[in-house]
Order: sequence, then C-alpha cells, then structure tokens
Amino acid sequence: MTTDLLKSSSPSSISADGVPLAAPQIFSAVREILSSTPFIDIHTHLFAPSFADLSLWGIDELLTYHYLEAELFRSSDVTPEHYWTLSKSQQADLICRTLFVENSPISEATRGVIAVLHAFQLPTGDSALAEARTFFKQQNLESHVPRVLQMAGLSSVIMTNDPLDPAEAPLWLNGAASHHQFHAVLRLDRILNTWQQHWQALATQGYAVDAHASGKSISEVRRFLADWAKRMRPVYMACSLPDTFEFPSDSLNGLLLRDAVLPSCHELKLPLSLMIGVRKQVNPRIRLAGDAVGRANLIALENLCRDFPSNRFLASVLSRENQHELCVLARKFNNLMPFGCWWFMNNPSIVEEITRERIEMLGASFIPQHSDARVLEQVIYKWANTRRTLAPILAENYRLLSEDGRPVTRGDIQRDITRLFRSNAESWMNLGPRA
Ligand code: RAT
Ligand code: ZN
Repeated sequence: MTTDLLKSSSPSSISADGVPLAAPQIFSAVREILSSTPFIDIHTHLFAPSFADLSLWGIDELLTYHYLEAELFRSSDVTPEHYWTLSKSQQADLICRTLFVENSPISEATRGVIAVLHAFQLPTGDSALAEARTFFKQQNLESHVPRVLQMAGLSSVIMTNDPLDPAEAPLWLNGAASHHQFHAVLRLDRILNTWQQHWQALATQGYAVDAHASGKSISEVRRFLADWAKRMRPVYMACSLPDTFEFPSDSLNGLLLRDAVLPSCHELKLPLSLMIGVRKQVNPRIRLAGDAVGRANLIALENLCRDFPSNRFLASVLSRENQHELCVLARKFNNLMPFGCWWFMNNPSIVEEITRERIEMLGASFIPQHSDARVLEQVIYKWANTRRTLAPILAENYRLLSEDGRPVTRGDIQRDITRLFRSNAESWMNLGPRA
C-alpha cells in the first residue's frame, strides 16, 4: 500500500493509461491500482470519534471481537457465563493466551489481529500484548482515525446508526459532531424485526404508535423516519433479516416495510439495504457470537424489486447457497445492487467464489465488499485481505479478455476498480465525489 494513496487515485495520474498491457503486466497493474485506489467501506459498525465510548479501537477491542469470542469457546474450557464476568482486559488476556499462544492464529479472524499488529510494526509473538497495549494507549483517536483509514486504503466509511439504541440515540439528539470520513445509515432492525419490544421507544420519543402498528402508527413511523433522516443525514436505510423473511407478508414486518419504510425511502430518495439470512441467537449464551445462518427464499427480494421499481435496494445474503440467485436477480432488476461478502462469507475461499461469479454475471455493476468492521483497526486487515484475494481474480478476467481479442489498458482497469469500489456506492448513495 502506498503512503500517498489518497492523493494518487485519479486515473489521469497513472502514466501510460491507454497502452495495451501484455499478459505478464496485467497482474501487477491490477495489484497497483487496487492498492492506490481509495475505497468506500459501505457497511461497518464503526463510529466517528465524537460517539465517544461507542467508537471501539485498540488491542483489547480487537481481541474481544465476537468473531474471536466464538473461536475462544471452541479452544478453551471457559464457560460463557464465566467469560462474561471478566473485565475487558481479562477477556482479552484469555483470548490472547488461548488463540494466539496455545494455538496458532490461522483462522481468518485471528490472522487479522496479527496483520494489524504487523501493520503498526508491533511484535506478533507471545509477548505481543503488553507492547500493543502500550502503543495503543499512546494514540490519540482524532489523529489515529485518519491514519488507520489511510493504512486501510479507505477514503470513508459508512456507519450503522440505530435511532432506538438507548446508548446511541441521545448522542444524536444532543447533536453528535459529524466527521467528513464517516457517513450515517439509518438502521431499522428494531422497528422492522422487533416492533413489539420497541414501539414504546418510539412512543417515548413522541410518536403516536401502538403495539399493533395500527391507527396513526404507519404515518407516525414515517414521520419518525423523516425526522431521523434529517438528523442523521443517512446515505441509506438498512435492516438485517432472518432466513425466513417473506414479502409480501401480513406480518408486522411486512406491513411496516410496505407502508412505512418503502414509501419513506422513496420520498427521501434513499436506497434500502437488506441483509438477509441471519438466524439470530441460536446460542444466546455466547451473545453477539451466537447468531447463525440459514438459506433464505429470495423470491421475497424478487417481489420487492419488481413491485417497487422506483425504490433502490442494496442486498447482501448470508448463505453461500443464496449467492448465485442474488446474481441472477440482479440481472433482472437494475434497482438491485448486490454488495459485500457478509460475515460468514468473508473468508478468502468464499470471497473468491462469490466474486468470480459476480464478475462473470454482472461485470462491474456490483459492490464487491464491505468490511463489517466493529473495531477501527480491523479495516486494515479486512481491506488488505480483500485486495489480496481480488487481485488474481480481476487479473484473470482481464487476461481472458485480452486473450479473446480486446487489448486491456491501465485506464480500463482503473475505471472498473473505481466503479466497483467507489462510484457504484457514490451514485447509489448520493455521495459526492471523493466521499
Ligand atoms: O458481522 C457482524 O458483526 C454481525 O454481528 C452483524 O453485525 C451484521 O453484520 C449486521 O450488520 O447485522
Ligand atoms: Zn454488520
């Protein structure tokens, strides 16, 4: 990764843009362009520094990422009940000892921590933790954030913002400072998936809603969404949905989606992101790590795309078995933008398979990846992995193209990589250039 990455991104700054590349030059050109193009990370759980304690960063947070907690319980006898009584640093100590000292960190999530330490030139061996703690203590978040984004090759990240989260909502209501590299997303899970448990939170904020979403509830939800859109200035609305998601449906979810969310998205000119296929809390003992995956019926998505042609949908599916259908649907509906290799899909072997399939079926008309980072520094390893996995795949497609008779130039490669990792997002999310 070049250090002046954010400066050297425009196609015009690359010399010999229009000269056809010989086959052996293609791979290095793809790798260089991937490395020098700043990406937009379209789905994270990161927060701008002004969100204070919600903004997670540093070694203890990296070690206690829920992807690693799931792995801890496979390699240690500690019970979840005992683990949750420990302090954050005790939890981090335990994960470090179990997954990094007593075992080799060969899983994707453990390797990620090693890659982050290495990126900061910190030791990665058995004594890494103490030195890493000292290093992160010395960082100032305001300057650490742009440095980390630069190291990850990102110009900006998109947050996940829940207006019904009791920890987050007050920060917005008190006017949390915006940050030019962080964009908001209005997350709807509590409204769409667990209305019965959350309608009262809307009522507390002054909206006349009831448990059955009857009477004025629908128009009040729309008023709520409009008010929060004004406050957050989101770039899209989003919801994660179970494998059992159906549309149309007489359920509260179906009603709220059809009559409140879709009309609001349309009126506010915001895409709706649907992340489909999660089976929540199959093991509640391990909390955030306790969700699983199920194959969804994508006819629901097909119905949405067809019946709401002037709404735009971003979609990511959690089951490997649903990936091909998603590509087929995207060929049918140009108001559908497949994005990312979500959560359990974000492993090199599966990213490779999904991305090959998407390029073959959709060209550059999709968004290949998002990080889903919860801890700031994770963007460093997650985006390095994406670049590393995608370079040979893209190069292979250009090699085939050139073999089939169409010379390939750096300009072609730059245009496609910019579209995949920036301009598809910019145009779908009304982000200004250089977001
Ligand atoms: O990948 C994750 O961290 C998951 O826990 C989920 O947050 C998921 O990405 C989501 O946005 O619901
Ligand atoms: Zn997520």
